[in-house]
Amino acid sequence: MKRVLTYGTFDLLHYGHIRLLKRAKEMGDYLIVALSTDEFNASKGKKAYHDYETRKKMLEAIRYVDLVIPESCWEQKADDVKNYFVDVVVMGDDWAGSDRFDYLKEICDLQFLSRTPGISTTKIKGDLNLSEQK
Ligand code: C2G
Repeated sequence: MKRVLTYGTFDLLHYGHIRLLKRAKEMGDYLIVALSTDEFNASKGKKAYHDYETRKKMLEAIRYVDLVIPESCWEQKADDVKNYFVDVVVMGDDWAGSDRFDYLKEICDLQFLSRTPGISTTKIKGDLNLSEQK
């Protein structure tokens, strides 16, 4: 059984997230999503619209997702790979070359998938904000 791991906030879930999760699952048999906690997001200066429990429930409803675990710090990734017997870590290619991930190459496969253009949580928030002003 090939085990895949990915990380993210997955706020205001959209088809860019779904496409990433679908392609990540296609790289193995079991997909684990390490979901940024509200506290970890705060440390990144981010505040998700949906809280962790809501974002977790939404991810668990997606057919490609087998397990959701908390991402509470940048440094947990190597432990996650070891503790969950991960074969490949998969991220969108906005993370390609990042030192937040590159070191994982020593302990597992690391793959980057193309981001879906034209959609992001930030864009959704901006578009909604604009439409409210009309
Ligand atoms: N993504 C994508 N296409 C988009 C938007 C997002 O493929 N249009 C991908 C991102 O590249 C990422 C995943 O969807 O792999 C989740 O995106 P975010 O929730 O924005 O995650 P991020 O804030 O990048 O958090 O430790 C790493 C962080 O937790 C990653």
